[in-house]
Amino acid sequence: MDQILQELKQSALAELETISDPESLEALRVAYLGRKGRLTLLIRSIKELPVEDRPRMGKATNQLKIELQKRFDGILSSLQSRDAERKAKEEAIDVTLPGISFLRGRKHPVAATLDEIIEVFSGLGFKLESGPEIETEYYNFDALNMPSDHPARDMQDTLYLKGGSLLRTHTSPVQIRTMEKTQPPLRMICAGKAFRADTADASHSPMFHQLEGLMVDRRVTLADLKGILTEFAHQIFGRNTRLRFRPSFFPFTEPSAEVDISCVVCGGEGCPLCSRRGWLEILGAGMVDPEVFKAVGYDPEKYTGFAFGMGIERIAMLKYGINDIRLFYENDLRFLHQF
Ligand code: 2NM
Repeated sequence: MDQILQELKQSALAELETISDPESLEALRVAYLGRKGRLTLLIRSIKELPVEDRPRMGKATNQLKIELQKRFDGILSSLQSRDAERKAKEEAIDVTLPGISFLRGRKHPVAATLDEIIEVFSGLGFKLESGPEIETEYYNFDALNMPSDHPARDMQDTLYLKGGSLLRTHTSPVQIRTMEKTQPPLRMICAGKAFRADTADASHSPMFHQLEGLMVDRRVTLADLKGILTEFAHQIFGRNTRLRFRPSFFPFTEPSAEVDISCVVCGGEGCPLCSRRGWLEILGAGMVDPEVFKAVGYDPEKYTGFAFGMGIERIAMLKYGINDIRLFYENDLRFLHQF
């Protein structure tokens, strides 16, 4: 039995040498120390021995059992710590790597300008209204005193859709729609896209943004128009800005004017931006034509009103010193990041 014990010890130690993973280690432990393991069976067979041999063999088998137990435990923990080390290496994070930087969004310069202008007119009591971009000939032209033979109604100038509707060429139809559903006194602005059959160049785009305003009440005069537009220009371009009203013509206003501001670059001295004129055109305006009031059912004997309209891109170009309108629509981040 001494010999069997020696052999069992040698083979157990030899097999332990070959173990490289916790699963085969456990299988080996069961093979020697499990309920039907080789050493367990040997210990059980001690009772078959002569009485005088039993204590010595009991002690020897028990020592081997304790020793093997220790070795199994030792190898298990070294296998486990080796696994843990490998896992840590595999999952290691290099905290010195630079992070992924996200591009931060910002307002488009046209949107920023639009918001700023809306803010100014809100402060002056004008309520923001909106309407459809696809319009009828009636709202886009007829109600605005633009007869069928008006050149702006030509296929060359207006983008018509199938069935006779069209892309609005200005935001004025919104004023008509608002007057139809509201009685004076009225102070409103509207803002949004307008469309014209233009070929794009540095100052033209087939789609652009407009902001228009309208005030209707008893005894509204040209003085009210000048006061409102002067305050607007002062808030947007600075308190030193001067205004100039030049006679003009629009079918929907009478009298009509083009409104200039003193040049934002030279202050009126004359420079390349203003083509040495000292003035920059920023909007059109006038007193609403009685024909427009008749179209919406307002009594032109009772009410007067002023209206004005401006191109947002033009204002943004003057504000930021941009010389080509197409830059607004190219989505070039090198351009957009500058505002
Ligand atoms: C402009 C210039 C002058 C205008 C007129 C109206 C309406 F509907 F009240 F008649 N809305 N907008 C108007 C007047 C627009 O843009 C250059």
